[in-house]
Amino acid sequence: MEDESKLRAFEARIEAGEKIEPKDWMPERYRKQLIRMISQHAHSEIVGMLPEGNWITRAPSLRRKMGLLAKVQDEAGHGLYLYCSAETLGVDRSEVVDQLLYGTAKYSSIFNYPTLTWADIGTIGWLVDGAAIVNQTMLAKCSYGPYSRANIRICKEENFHKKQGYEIVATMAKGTPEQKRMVQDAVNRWWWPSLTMFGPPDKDSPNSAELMKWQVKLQSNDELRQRFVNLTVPQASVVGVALPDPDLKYNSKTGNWDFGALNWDEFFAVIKGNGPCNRQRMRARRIAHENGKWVRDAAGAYAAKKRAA
Ligand code: BYC
Repeated sequence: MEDESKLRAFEARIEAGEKIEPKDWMPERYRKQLIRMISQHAHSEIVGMLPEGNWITRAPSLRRKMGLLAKVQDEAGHGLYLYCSAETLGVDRSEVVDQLLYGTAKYSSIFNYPTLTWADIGTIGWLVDGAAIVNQTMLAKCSYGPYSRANIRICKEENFHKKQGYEIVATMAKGTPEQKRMVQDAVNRWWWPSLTMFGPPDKDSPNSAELMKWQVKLQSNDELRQRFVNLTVPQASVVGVALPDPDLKYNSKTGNWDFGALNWDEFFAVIKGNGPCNRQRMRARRIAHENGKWVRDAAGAYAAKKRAA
């Protein structure tokens, strides 16, 4: 009975647009859903460093190398804000990191695709960061205070990432025939995975109803996907690259760009661990985690010494 009245008060606060803060009462499902989502978001930022980090040593100029280094470093920072945000819900960071390393937690499907050429770096910044901004601008308004605030800062930085990517794409698209071919090839490969990044269609999204009721999500997977397509089609035409979808067509009745069917079999295979780079990504993360043990030990010892002093 007590929980019933607490639940009503909690939902009334959300309805009134108030933020829920770590020490406030919250239903156990809300806490669990947020831990799942925030920790998976953190893992995505950390794993997301791998496909791009692959190109730091091969960036075509010092300016490009500095831009990419800064971007990859920002992703590490995003991972840290998000792990801190998950910890406000009473979970230990090592617990959620173990869930990633031992395969029980997901991370974004998009990072299981390979970065084959320098044009992939531009295309990731433009499309993948562009998709992330659409999703995270919504999450910046979510009902949980620490996650909402983490996303405000993340979105500011992602905007730079998107601009550096779009600039690379624009430069290559007016470059030599080989550069044009490379950038078109990269867009052809990243377009469809960027669309499935928003998650399964609403009808197959088991978490959406609960998350939308509690205003963790304010828009559905399909709504955000459509928003991303609508924003991106004009950007592609400005730089003169083609989006690889023969069914892409403006619908004057809805004001949306209609698009072709997405490959959900491929998406589900990727999130079950069977994408082109899943094993490689997890192997790299496990090795990095092992190599970083001495740093965690040293930081832990320093903190213990300070507490004792
Ligand atoms: N990849 O019921 P649904 C970035 C899972 S990183 C993998 O719709 P929900 C960036 C989903 O977890 C971008 N798994 O779920 C970094 C669920 O499985 P579980 C990452 C996916 O939570 C570096 C199942 O499918 N952003 O920005 O309502 C460089 C059913 O789905 C995916 C975030 O993580 C996917 N794409 O909605 C550049 C944002 N989609 O967990 C950029 C926070 C779905 O029940 N997360 N699944 O086993 C979200 O906004 C939501 O969790 C999602 C999914 C939209 C991803």
